[in-house]
Amino acid sequence: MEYISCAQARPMAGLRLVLSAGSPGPWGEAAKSIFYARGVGFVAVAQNSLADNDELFAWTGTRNAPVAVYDDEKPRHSWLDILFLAERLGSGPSLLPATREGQAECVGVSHQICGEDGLGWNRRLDIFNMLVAQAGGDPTKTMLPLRAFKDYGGTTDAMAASTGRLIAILSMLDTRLQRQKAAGSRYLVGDALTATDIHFAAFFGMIDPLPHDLNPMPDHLRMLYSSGSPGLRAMVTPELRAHRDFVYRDYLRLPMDF
Ligand SMILES: N[C@@H](CCC(=O)N[C@@H](CS)C(=O)NCC(=O)O)C(=O)O
Repeated sequence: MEYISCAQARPMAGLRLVLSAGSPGPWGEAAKSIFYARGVGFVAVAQNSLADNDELFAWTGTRNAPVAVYDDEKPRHSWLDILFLAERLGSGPSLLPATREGQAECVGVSHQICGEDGLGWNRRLDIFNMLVAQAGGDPTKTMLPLRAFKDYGGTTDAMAASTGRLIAILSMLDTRLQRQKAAGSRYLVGDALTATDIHFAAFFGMIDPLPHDLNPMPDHLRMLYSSGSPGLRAMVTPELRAHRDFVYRDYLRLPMDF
């Protein structure tokens, strides 16, 4: 993917999407895919993963990615604000169900995937936990900057609880897919593609990345994203994997480009 710098992007109009250059960060992949599904083009702006990103901070008030900035509107950092921006700017079938009841369900399940204490959040803590254990229990001896523990809730208690929480979320999604299938739907919510399917497809890559020809990610990241306790690995069920494959194959762009 071609990236420009924050300095180049800041004076521009239109949609600029800040992404962690060179890695398939799940929040970034989800944002890209949501804009893709809505037919919204953007200029990609590079964020340097886990670095200080002072220029980005001065522009958007955050050091991480993704951030979507449209014209002179406020920068949008959260998966939910990014979804509503894509709904407004895009065209074609909406990624939200038509009813308010359906929307509440879609946003609620997506929060279990993308939000604080969700799938991505707890998988990150689960990986932190493994890295800290490998460093003899000392967070200052891992490859991670201390900002990562602070920004992403990396306390000893939260890291210890993360694997169990992750398994509970995956189990909820697996059960939901089976229930939906029994009711005649191929989708996580309702009977058509929604943002929730796209969020799931992007975030499942943190537990079971697509093969290298479809997801040419750095080896060290693939190792981390493919790791986990036997209990977690057992939750990479054929149903969840098939759903991710179906969403990418039928609705998103492959190979992934980051
Ligand atoms: N702002 C996003 C979360 C973004 C996020 O957690 N980004 C991580 C992805 S692992 C990131 O950029 N990490 C690298 C960094 O902090 O530099 C949201 O609220 O939905």
